Amino acid sequence: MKRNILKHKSSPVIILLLAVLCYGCQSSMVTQKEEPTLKKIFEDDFYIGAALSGSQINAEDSATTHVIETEFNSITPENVMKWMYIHPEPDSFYFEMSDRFVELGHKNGMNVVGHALVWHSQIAEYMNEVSDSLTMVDYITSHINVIATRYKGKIDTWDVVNEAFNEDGTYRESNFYKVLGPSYLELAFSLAAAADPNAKLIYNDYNLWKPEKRQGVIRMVKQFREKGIKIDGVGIQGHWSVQGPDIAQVRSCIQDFVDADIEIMYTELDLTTLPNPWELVGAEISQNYEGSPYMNPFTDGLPDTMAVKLGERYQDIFELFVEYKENISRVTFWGVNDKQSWLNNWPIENRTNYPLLFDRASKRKLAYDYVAKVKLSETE
Ligand code: 9MR
Repeated sequence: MKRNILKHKSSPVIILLLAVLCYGCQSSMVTQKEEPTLKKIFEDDFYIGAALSGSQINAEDSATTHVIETEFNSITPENVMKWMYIHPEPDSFYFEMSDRFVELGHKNGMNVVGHALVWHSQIAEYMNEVSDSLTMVDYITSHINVIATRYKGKIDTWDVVNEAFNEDGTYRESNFYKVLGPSYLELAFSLAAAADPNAKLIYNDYNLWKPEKRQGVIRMVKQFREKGIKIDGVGIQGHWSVQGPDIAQVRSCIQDFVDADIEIMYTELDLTTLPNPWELVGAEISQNYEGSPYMNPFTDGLPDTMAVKLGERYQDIFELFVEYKENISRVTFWGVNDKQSWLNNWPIENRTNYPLLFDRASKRKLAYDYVAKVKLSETE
């Protein structure tokens, strides 16, 4: 058949047919050209992760699933492993969603993060009622033993304790602290280490760009090391904004952990693009405020100037991260796309925020290109 067509190459119909075929094949070559994705772009630097919501774990939207599978090589459960969901009553555990999450990670050969074993927020109600140390130790022990043992060898990094410090570097007065004092942190890390000796165990918190707060964390890590309690690193959340903190403050934070020989993971990166008149920073979720149109200015889309600002800010941040790639083993975004982001509802509910690299339809935003060019321009 092919030969016959070539024999009649002078026929205008055949020429037209060949031209159409050739165009079709060229254009399909163009569309099939593989764009590098985040995990490939930063493969020599660190894992690139995303926090997944329940519906993303359930693969309810194919465009988002595609982004998760192609762009990221690390995943963290945004909510499904939290105490109130996974261990809602002292004797009942609910593993359906966390099993699915872990399977998703393994199916795609990803780094899998467990979030979070011990946290005062999103805790089961019975934990707030505990007032004696024996019961507290008993509940923490069963929580960590059951969960970390179930996922032994399947979770690469555990956020063992989350947000245990105040802004001034003292310990937060959570119910864990009230009942056990700071020993609850030692208990949690020791239990996790015993249950899953090969998992990386980290302490995770926000606002560590504040020197007093991170000094508290560094002190704790040093004490753990002196006592021989395993702690492998610190998770710096990175709930920041387009304006701040300054890159210089982020740099000092990284440098302090480097000087203390502590591995860093950026665990919850996002940049709010919305006004914040109370100058709230970080992620103290107990604060909630009434909304107003003034406070929600971008309901019809992010203006170009803001989109560029967001991109430039992400670029500055990633340039710094790449500079410290020997010390930073993972950068995880707190969400896949803007639609999912918790920042649509905090500190004011029902706003339209744009903190991530993918838009509400899971398409790459301008900020994505700014992040990509941190590395791609190196090879040009
Ligand atoms: O993104 C999470 C959101 O869906 C929850 O409603 C919220 C409840 O506390 O927790 C959010 O995730 C938090 C994370 O687990 C720990 N660091 C701060 C994050 C943002 O609040």
